Amino acid sequence: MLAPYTLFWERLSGAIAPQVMLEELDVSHCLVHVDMTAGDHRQEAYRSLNPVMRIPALRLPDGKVIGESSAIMLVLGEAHAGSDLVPAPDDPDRPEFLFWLTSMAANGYPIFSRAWHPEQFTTNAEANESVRQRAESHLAEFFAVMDGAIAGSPYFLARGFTALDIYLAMLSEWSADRQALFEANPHVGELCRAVRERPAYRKVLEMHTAPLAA
Ligand SMILES: N[C@@H](CCC(=O)N[C@@H](CS)C(=O)NCC(=O)O)C(=O)O
Repeated sequence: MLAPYTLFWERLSGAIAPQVMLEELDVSHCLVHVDMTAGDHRQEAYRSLNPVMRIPALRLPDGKVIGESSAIMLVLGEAHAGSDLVPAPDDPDRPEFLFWLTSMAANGYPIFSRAWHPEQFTTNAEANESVRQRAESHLAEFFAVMDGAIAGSPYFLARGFTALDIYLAMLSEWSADRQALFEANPHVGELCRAVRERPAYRKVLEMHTAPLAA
C-alpha cells in the first residue's frame, strides 16, 4: 500500500524539520530526493508539484502537494493532534507558537539563504562577501532574540517539546560555527542539544549528513 505522505527532500535542506516531524509522529511516508545541485527543483516535474520551486514539499493523503516548511509542520501537527507537537487552535499557547514558528520560517530561514548563497541576492559579484557578512550579523541578532524568547528548559515553550524545537534545531544545523552559536546563546544551545538526543532527529540528521554515494 502507498504511504499516505510523500516528502520531497534534499540533503541538509529545509526538509529536515518536516521529516523529523513525520518521524516524531511515526506516520508512514515515502521520501523523494530532488537533486538541487542538478537543478531538478526547477524542472517541470517538480515545478508542477511545487510552483515556487523550493524544497521541501509534502504530498498529502488526498494527493494535494503543499510547500513551505512551516505550513507543512502545521498541517502535520494538526492532522495528528494527539501528539501535541502543534498546540490546537483553542490552546492558550497557540498564538505564541504561531508567532515563533512563523518568525523562524520567515525571518531566520531566509537569513541562512543569504549567508549560504549571497550570489542570489546581488547582481554584483563583488558584493557577495558583503551580503554574506551582513547575513552573519543578522543571524547573530536572530539567535539572540530566540535565546531570549525560549521560555522552557530545555524546550522553547514551558509546556515541553513542540514543532518549534524541531525547527530551531534545524536552523542551528546551518550555522557555520555551532559551538560559538551555543556559547553566545546558551538557551539555544541547551534546546538544540536536547533535540539532537531525540531518536527521530538523530535518524533524520544522519540521513542528511551521510556521505553521497559515489
Ligand atoms: N520559505 C521556504 C524556503 C525554502 C527554501 O528556500 N528552500 C531552499 C533549499 S534549503 C530552496 O529550495 N532553494 C531553491 C533555490 O535555491 O533555487 C520554506 O520555508 O520552505
